[in-house]
Amino acid sequence: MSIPNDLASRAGELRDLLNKYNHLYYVTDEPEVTDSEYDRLFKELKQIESDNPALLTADSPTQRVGGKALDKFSQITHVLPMLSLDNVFDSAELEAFDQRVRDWLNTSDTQLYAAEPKLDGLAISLRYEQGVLVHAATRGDGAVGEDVTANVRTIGTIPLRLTGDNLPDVIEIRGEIFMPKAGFEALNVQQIAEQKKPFVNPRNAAAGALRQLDSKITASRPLEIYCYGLGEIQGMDKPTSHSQAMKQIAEWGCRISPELQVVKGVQGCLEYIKQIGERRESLDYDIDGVVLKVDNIVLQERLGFVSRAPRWAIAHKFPAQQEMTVVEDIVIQVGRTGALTPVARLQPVFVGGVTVSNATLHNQDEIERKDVRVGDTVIVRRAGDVIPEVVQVVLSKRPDNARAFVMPTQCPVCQSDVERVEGNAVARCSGGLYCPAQRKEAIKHFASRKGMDVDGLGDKLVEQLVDEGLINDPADLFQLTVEQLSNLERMGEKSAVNLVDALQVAKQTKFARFLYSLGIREAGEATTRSLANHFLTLSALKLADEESLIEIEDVGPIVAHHIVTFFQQEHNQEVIDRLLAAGINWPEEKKIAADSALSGKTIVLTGTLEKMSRSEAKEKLLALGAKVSGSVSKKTDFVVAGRDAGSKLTKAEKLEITVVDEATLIEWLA
Ligand code: I6G
Repeated sequence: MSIPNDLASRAGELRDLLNKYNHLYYVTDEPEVTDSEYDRLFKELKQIESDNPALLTADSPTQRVGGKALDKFSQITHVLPMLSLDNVFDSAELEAFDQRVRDWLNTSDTQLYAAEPKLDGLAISLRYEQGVLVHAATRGDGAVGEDVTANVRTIGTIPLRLTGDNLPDVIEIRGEIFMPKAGFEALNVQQIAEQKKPFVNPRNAAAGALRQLDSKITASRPLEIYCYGLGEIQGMDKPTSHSQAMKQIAEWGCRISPELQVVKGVQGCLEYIKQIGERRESLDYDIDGVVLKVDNIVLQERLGFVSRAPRWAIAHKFPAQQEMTVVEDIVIQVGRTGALTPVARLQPVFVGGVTVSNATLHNQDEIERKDVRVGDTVIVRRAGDVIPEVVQVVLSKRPDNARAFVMPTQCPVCQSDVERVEGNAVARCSGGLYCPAQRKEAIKHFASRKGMDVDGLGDKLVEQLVDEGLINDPADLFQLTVEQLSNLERMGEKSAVNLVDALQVAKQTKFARFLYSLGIREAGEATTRSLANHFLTLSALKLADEESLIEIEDVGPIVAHHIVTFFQQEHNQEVIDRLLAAGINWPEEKKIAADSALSGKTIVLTGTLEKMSRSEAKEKLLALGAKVSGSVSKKTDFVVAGRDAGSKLTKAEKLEITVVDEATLIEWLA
């Protein structure tokens, strides 16, 4: 059968592109396309080759693993090749993988899979002889890697000598070196402070750190490892299962993923993938999917390998968090406090599981630092619920007519002057509540879930109400009538009645919520809760001066200044009076006893609670004066671990923090 010319030329084009991107990724650490774009092109080439085997060439990127070893390091030939993994992107592809496994093994039995997150780092092979680390090599092209032993020796969590008896004569332990998110953020703060280029993502930062010619630089970078497999073994029986092998290397002192689990069949894999996907953002490190391996090593051996990847393992990829798109325009958004935020209007792109058409550019300094221009091709990142941001410009794709952005000197909404305080990155509209944009944001904040929690009063409706001239400040909300509301476009009589009812319900609130809803600058939930607990009444708070305010927990000098200024403004006083006159009220505050056993304690809730929701537990703990935090650190006093608690529990154990179960929590609350 003859092959159409265009298919042959597309295959050639894909080979060239993938080889080029491979080089940029592995050799220069300066990727020009996102991983997901690479994966798509790779998949396309693989499909063409499998449909037309005559087009498969020996130099095809589908036939090799990763990149080439760098010349600047000496080379190490892997005794057993370091392979890569095939990818699947959805449950149907995962089911097909499981079916292939069972077909190959000629069984209909449900398989056991070892599952763990796929870290976004660099693969490494650690060779131990008589328990001593003799060399460490990167994956390179899978056959030959770079000798990075000196650098690897500086990573504290990699044992230079394995601990325990019965150590094998030779063992190669393979794993992923990565940079935790917190370390990456701190490193970039330092890079910017030293006027050096920040790293695009933790993977690049880790790659850069590991490939330093000066090991002192590697030593100063926060690198970690999770080990995930074995290479050559001499002088020891092969382990019978992957999970047992991991347990063994952990006993020798190697770090393995605390998330490693053995799951049953496709169903177990899918549940695990869902569970890790939900926690993706709260993990301390970037992951791009989940790796699933047939747990039984005899079965692994029967399954063997196909070209560059084992048949017994697969990577289930999550939606990419970085994608490439084009900046069509840069516009200004005016926030609640008048801050002018430049926002890139993008060609819509699917990233982090949603279609994104706007990304924040933060401020003028950031735009200049990243040199983002209208017309540029950029890498956009969206992780979890965080606002999408432009990470980097792809300079090689900049068109000649790319247009630089200039911050306006007048607010684009109310034309008031824009001010920028010396040494502060943020430019602000000076219009205050004269500016409709600031008014809208203040009202949205007032009605928000953490504020007065007005059911059914969403952002769009607030904008409509301000644009129609029906409201100017939060107090006006309580004067709205069903008639006024039902005259609005897209608002029926029933919705109008519901909104008036919801406003009525919202009047019954709590002092701390009321304070939060006023939108005092820098006064978030924790601060307003402290203020309510300390002053108990609004009149007492209004009398406080800056010196007395900074004595209070969670109140620093800046927020103290904002609080005093806020209550000095006549306009604010007038709005508060009208809110109270409209009937907003709260039960009398009672001081939380400073001697309550939980007062001042920092508590982390993790895992699933059976008897109450986490938010219910949080409310109750806060009412007892405890602080509830989302992450475990040395400052944590207790961790309450529910069912399926994961990495937070592990971290608590590592830091030797007291862990209690739900029953103990219930006793405390009682
Ligand atoms: O690249 C990889 C990441 C994670 C792996 C891997 C892994 O296990 C958790 N496992 C194997 C067997 C290979 N690559 C080849």
